[in-house]
Amino acid sequence: MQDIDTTKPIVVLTGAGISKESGLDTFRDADGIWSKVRIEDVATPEAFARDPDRVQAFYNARRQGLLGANVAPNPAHKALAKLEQHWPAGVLLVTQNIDDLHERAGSRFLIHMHGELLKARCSACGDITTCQGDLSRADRCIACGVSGQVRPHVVWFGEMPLEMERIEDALMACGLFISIGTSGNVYPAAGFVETVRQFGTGHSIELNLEPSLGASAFDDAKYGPASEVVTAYVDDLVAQL
Ligand code: BV8
Repeated sequence: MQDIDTTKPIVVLTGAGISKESGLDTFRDADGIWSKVRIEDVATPEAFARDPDRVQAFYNARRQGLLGANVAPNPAHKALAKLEQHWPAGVLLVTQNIDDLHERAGSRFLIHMHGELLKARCSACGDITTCQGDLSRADRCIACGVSGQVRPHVVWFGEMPLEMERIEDALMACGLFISIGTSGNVYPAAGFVETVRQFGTGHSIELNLEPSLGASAFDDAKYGPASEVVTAYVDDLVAQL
C-alpha cells in the first residue's frame, strides 16, 4: 500500500461502474445503455430540440428505474461515505453519474458534474427543482410560468459539465486521486488523471472492473468489482490514519 500524504485532501471520480452492482446499467458494457439507444437520439441538445418526447421518455424510464424498490447503494458507495467521515483533510467526490446513490450512502461533499436525474431545469429561466415523476413538454415552470421548456437537469454531450473550476482546483491540490468505475471514454472527466499528473502532486489510482482507456496514466490500479475493490482500498487508507 503506497504511503499517501494524509495531510492532503482526496479527490474521487466515479462513473457508471460503481452503480452496476446496485442494479443500474452502465453505458458501454456489452449490455449497456448505448447498446440499446444512440447518444445522438437521446443525450444531446439537438436530440431534445428535434424530438423532446423521445428524450423525456428516455430519462423518465431511467428516473423510475432509479426510484425502483430494488435499487440501493452498494458497499462501494458506503465505503466512500466512510472515507469522507474519516479522512482528516477531506474528500471531494466528483461523480459522472446522475443517480443519487452516493447521497443515499451518506456522501455529502459531492459534485454531480453531469447533472442529476432527480432534478429538472427550466431552459427559459434556469430554475432547478427536484423531480421524482415524469417530465413532458406540457410541464410548466413553477418559477417563470413558461411551459414546454422544462428538461432533465442533466449535462448532454456538447454541453459544459458543472463546477469544472472547483473540480480542477481540487485535482491540483489533492494528495490522492481515485478513479472508480469509469471507462475513460468521456471528456473532460477522462482527462482528470492527466491534470493531476501535470499540475498536481497527487498519487493516482484506478479501481475498475478492467483497465480503462486511460489506465496507463495512473500510478496504480486494482481490478475487480467495485463492491470488493473499493471497500478493501478504503479500509487500507483508513488503517493508515
Ligand atoms: C463538453 C449525462 C465542451 C447524461 C453524460 C475532449 C475534450 C472535451 C470534450 C470532448 C473531447 N473529446 C470529445 C469531447 C466531446 C464529448 C465526449 O467526451 N465524447 C466522447 C464520447 C468522445 N464530451 C462532452 O460533450 C462533454 N462536454 O466537453 O463540453 C464544451 C466546451 C465549451 C462550451 C460548451 C461545451 C459532456 C459529456 C457529458 C455527457 N453526459 N451523462 C446521461 O447520463 O444520460 S456522459 C455519460 O458517460 C455518463 O455520464 C457516464 O457516466 C459517462 C462516462 O461513462 P462511464 O461512467 O465511464 O460509463 P461506461 O459504461 O463508459 O464505463 C463503465 C466502466 O465501469 C467500465 O470501465 C466497466 O469496466 C466498469 N465496470 C462495470 N461494472 C463494474 C465496473 N467497475 C467496477 N465494478 C463493477 N461492478
